[in-house]
Amino acid sequence: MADFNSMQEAVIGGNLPEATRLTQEALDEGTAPSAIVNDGLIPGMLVVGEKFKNNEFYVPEVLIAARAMKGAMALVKPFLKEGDMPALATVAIGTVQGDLHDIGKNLVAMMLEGAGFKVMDLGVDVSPEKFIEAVSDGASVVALSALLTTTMPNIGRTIEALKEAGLKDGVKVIIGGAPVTQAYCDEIGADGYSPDAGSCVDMLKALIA
Ligand code: B1M
Repeated sequence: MADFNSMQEAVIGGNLPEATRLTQEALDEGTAPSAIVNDGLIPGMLVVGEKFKNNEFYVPEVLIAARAMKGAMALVKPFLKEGDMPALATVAIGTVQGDLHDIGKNLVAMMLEGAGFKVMDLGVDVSPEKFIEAVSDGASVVALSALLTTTMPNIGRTIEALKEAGLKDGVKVIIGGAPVTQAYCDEIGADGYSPDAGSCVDMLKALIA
C-alpha cells in the first residue's frame, strides 16, 4: 500500500530525495500513477499553497516544494496514460507586454500545476496576440500578471484584444501582481483576481466550478 501521507509530507517539506523514493516505491508496488498524483503529490502541494497564503511559508519553501513535486512527477509522467489525469483546465499564463518580472508569475504557475491544472507558460513580455494564439491552441483560462503600474493597463488591453478576437466569452481571465487590485479587476471586466499564488488556486477552482 503506497504511503500517500509520507509522500505529501515529502512535498510539503521540499524533500526531493524522499518524494522521489516514495514515488518510485509506489510505482514498483503497482500503485496507479493517477493515485500517486491525486492522493500523494497534489494534496501536498495544496497544503504548501495554504501555508503560503497564510504567511507560514515564504518563497524559498514554495520553490523547494515545487522542486520535490516536479522530481516526483517526472517519475510518474511516463506511466500516465491519455485520459488518466484530466486537467482541471488549461491555463495560458504570462507576464503582460512590457513587463519582465516573472518570480510571482512562476509561483502562480507552479501552484496551479501542483493543483492539477495544465499550464502553458508563455513567459514574460507577452503580447495580446500571443495570448490569443494560446486560446486558439486550447487554453480555456488566461492568467495575466503585471508588476509595474506602467504595464498594468496592458492587462486591460489584453482583455480588449480577446474581446475583439471574439474569444473573451469562451475563456476565464484571471489577473494578479503587486499593483493589481480587486477594484481594477472589476473595472476592466476580468473574471477573477487574487493577491497571491496560494489563493489563486482556490479562486480559479471556484470560477470554473
Ligand atoms: Co522591478 N520593480 N523593475 N525588477 N522589482 C518592482 C516591481 C518595484 C515595486 C520596485 C520598487 O521600485 N520599489 C518597481 C515598480 C514600481 C511601480 O511600478 N509602481 C520596479 C521597477 C520600477 C522596475 C524597473 C522599471 C526598474 C528600472 O529598470 N528602472 C524594471 C522594469 C523592467 C521591466 O519589467 N520592463 C525592473 C526590473 C526588475 C528586475 C529585472 C531587476 C527584477 C525582476 C527579476 C524577475 O522577475 N525575474 C526586479 C525585481 C526582482 C523587483 C522586486 C524587487 C521584486 C518583485 C518580486 O519578484 N517579488 C519588486 C519590488 C518588490 O516587490 N518588493 C520590483 C516577489 C514575488 C513573489 O512577488 O511578483 O508580487 P510578486 O508576486 C506575488 C503576487 O503579486 C501575486 O502572487 C505572487 C506570489 O504570491 N501574483 C499573482 C503575481 N502575479 C499574479 C498573477 C495572478 C495572481 C496572483 O493571477 C494570474
